[in-house]
Amino acid sequence: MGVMADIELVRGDITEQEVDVVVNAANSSLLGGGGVDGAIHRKGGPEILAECRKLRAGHHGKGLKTGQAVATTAGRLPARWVVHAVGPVWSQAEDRSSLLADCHRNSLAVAAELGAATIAFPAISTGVYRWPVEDAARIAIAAVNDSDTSRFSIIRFVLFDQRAYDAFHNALP
Ligand code: AR6
Repeated sequence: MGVMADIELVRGDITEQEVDVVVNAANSSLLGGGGVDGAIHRKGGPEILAECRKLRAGHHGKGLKTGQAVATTAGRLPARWVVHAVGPVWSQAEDRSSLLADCHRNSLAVAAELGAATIAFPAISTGVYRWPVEDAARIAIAAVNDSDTSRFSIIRFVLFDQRAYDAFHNALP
């Protein structure tokens, strides 16, 4: 493990974060959905969806694979970019932890490529995708701590409710 990243936890709404990159808990279609995804498109406006459609018309014709991440404008959000990451659906039968870790690692890599210094993540996969939040928190925090985060001054997890906040708090080293 490298130098520990300084991870911040806040309770709140991801769409209100004034950071370079806001990470979206997207799906493979990149064309929107509920939860964080719905909130980001609603508040960020149609420019985000327009760029997502361009990605689908170009390099990402089949959509984005689980664990991968791709950037668009943040539209009217108080951020510079949205990095859309596709988390795995929780499965009892199959261990998909590495895909959840990939989401975090790949989001950081895309953000670094953009030149971002500040980034905010939601609790990916813990809503519609049903991943138990305590387990997701452990995987997310470990993935960030195992990444090269030297270029980032802020790595923030934005947790919607107290249970998620407590889970991430308990997962901090
Ligand atoms: N800010 C911060 N956290 C939020 C917000 C918000 N505005 N809204 C919800 N959460 P989810 P997933 C929390 O369902 O499980 C979409 O339809 C929520 O309480 O947004 O990765 C996509 O299109 C939960 O803890 O993402 C995909 O199809 C966490 O964010 C699918 O849902 C993630 O919940 C992705 O499911």
